[in-house]
Parts: sequence; structure tokens; C-alpha cells
Amino acid sequence: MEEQERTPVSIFTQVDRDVFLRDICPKRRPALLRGVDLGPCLEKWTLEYLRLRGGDQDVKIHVSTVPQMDFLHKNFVYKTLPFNEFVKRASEKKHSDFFLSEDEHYYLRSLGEDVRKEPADLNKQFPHLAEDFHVPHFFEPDQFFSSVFRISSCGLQLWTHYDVMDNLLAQVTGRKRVVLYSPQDALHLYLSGDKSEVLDIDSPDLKRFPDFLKAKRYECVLEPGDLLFIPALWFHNTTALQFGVGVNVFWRHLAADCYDRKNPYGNKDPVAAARALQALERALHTLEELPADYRDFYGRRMIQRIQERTYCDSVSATKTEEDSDSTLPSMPFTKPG
Ligand SMILES: O=C(O)CCC(=O)C(=O)O
Repeated sequence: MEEQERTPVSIFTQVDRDVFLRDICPKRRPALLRGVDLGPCLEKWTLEYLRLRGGDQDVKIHVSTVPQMDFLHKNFVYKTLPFNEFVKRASEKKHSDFFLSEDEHYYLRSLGEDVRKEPADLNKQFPHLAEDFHVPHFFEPDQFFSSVFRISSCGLQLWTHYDVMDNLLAQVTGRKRVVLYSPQDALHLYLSGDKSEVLDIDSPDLKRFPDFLKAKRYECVLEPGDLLFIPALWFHNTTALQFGVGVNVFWRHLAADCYDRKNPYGNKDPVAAARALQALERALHTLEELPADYRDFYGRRMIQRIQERTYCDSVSATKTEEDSDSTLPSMPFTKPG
């Protein structure tokens, strides 16, 4: 079968705040940062230690009989376990206690206290573990949005999705493959909301998703201690190559009032984008007053207008800076520090 070309994610070493803000963040491309100090978690977070310090507080987890989680057909269930029991089960391949099958897979995406209102914060939900993890100071404290535990069974694959905030995904233990796609490839990913319907990215159903191979595939394998910068809107798909513990930190890359206030997961479209999408729906509804051939005509003209006004690579779209090495011009509202 035809294969997507794999482009490695660029690797950077000796990255400090200045380097990140000057050379990495403004490019709006993913970057693998090696050797950033993540704190004592790298040595300390053994299974026994995690179980002891994380305690027996309840966590809500995803459980599935197969490693590839499918949001479309919901092939997983949500269950609750004490954290120490969850970590034990996620680390083993066969379980004596289980919900669905003795080789079921587990995934934790930690949540805030009040799931619907509060973003996850390791300092609040896991204070005894949070002290071992040093959040890199690559953004101002008031830009911080959430810090999230990502703990997966070996083999677990999380579907391709985007978030609306900038993200540093830290791999603390275990290895993880991450595949990324640019926001400019959104139309090749067959989106359903913030997720791609193409679940099997390694062997996609090309009858259903013929344009998927047009998306440029970026790929890297995170080793313990690695930090992956995932710019807002970049699609990512993760596969745990081993049982692994990670933490990701989201921060507000745009001004605070650009974001939806009810956004505990960091994946709700910015307020202006949501308003624009609603306006588009109204415009499409208005076109329904016309016969099909007129709708076709005006629909095409609307597409052209949208392209002219919004595409970064369109001749008339506003460009602030062009860099042959970057996919997008720097955004005018990128905070310098
Ligand atoms: O590492 C994972 O399991 C998923 C990470 C992720 O989706 C994120 O950081 O937004």
C-alpha cells in the first residue's frame, strides 16, 4: 500500500526559556526538546513510588479490550479505580482483577476537581507527585492553564486530535510514539469535531479516506526525559510503546479572553472561531432560500472569499513575516515572553 512519507520532528538540545521563545515557539512547528530539567520525577517515579505517593484517591480512566481506542464506536468504557490500583493494572499485561477482559488496556487523562469547570492541575490533585515534576518555565505563570497526567498501558493508542492551547508533553517513564499533522492538513484528516475519523493511521482505509495520504506525517519517539512542544491546533496521535507516565502542560498562547471560559480540557475553539463558525452556519441556512444551482454558485464564491481572507499562503492574506522553514507566518498575537 502507498505509504505516507515520515518526516522526523526536529530535535533540539540545550533549550532554555530564551531559546524556546526566540527559536522554537514562534515557528509554530512541533519540536522535540531533549535534556530539559524535568525534576527528580525521572529517577523517582517507579511503580512502587507512584503507588505510594499517588495514594488511593479515585481516578476516572478509559478501559478497552483493544489497544486502539475508538471514539467513534466508543470501544472503551469509563471506570473508576483508586490511583494506586490503576497504576498497577496499567503496568501489567494480564490482570487478575479486570472489568472487561484479562488483557484489557488502561488510559488515564487526569481531570480537575470539578470535571466540568476546573482544568486538571497536578499540584492540586497529586501534590505529593507534583513536587517531583518541574514545569519548564517557558511561559509566564499567568499563562498556565493545566497540567495533566497521561498514563497508558503498553500499546495504548490515542486517536488523532487537536487542542487549542500550546502544549508541552513530557515523557517521564516509558517510550511513546507521537505522530503529528499540521493544522494546514485539517481537510485531509476527515474531522469529526476536534478528532480525526481515521483511526488506523498506519493502515488507513483509503476507500473511505482517499485524501488521508495527502497529509504530511511528522513522527518522533519520546524517550524518558523528552519534552515535545505541540503548538496549538497541531494534530497528534500517541502510541505507548511501553507502560508509560507522562505529564502535559497547556498554556494560553493567545490573550486570556480569546478562550472559551468553560474549557476544562483545553480543546474548545477560541471564542472568535466559535462565533465565526456559527455565523457560517447562519449564512448556509440563508442560502437554503435559493435553488440548488444558485447555492452552488454562491457557495463556491464564499469558499474563494474565505480562502483569500484567511489562508496564510494566499496572496491576499495578511503576512507578518515569512520564513521558508516554517509552515505558518508568526502570529501577530504571539506573546514574546
Ligand atoms: O500522551 C498522550 O497520551 C496524549 C497526549 C495528548 O493528547 C496531549 O498532550 O494533548
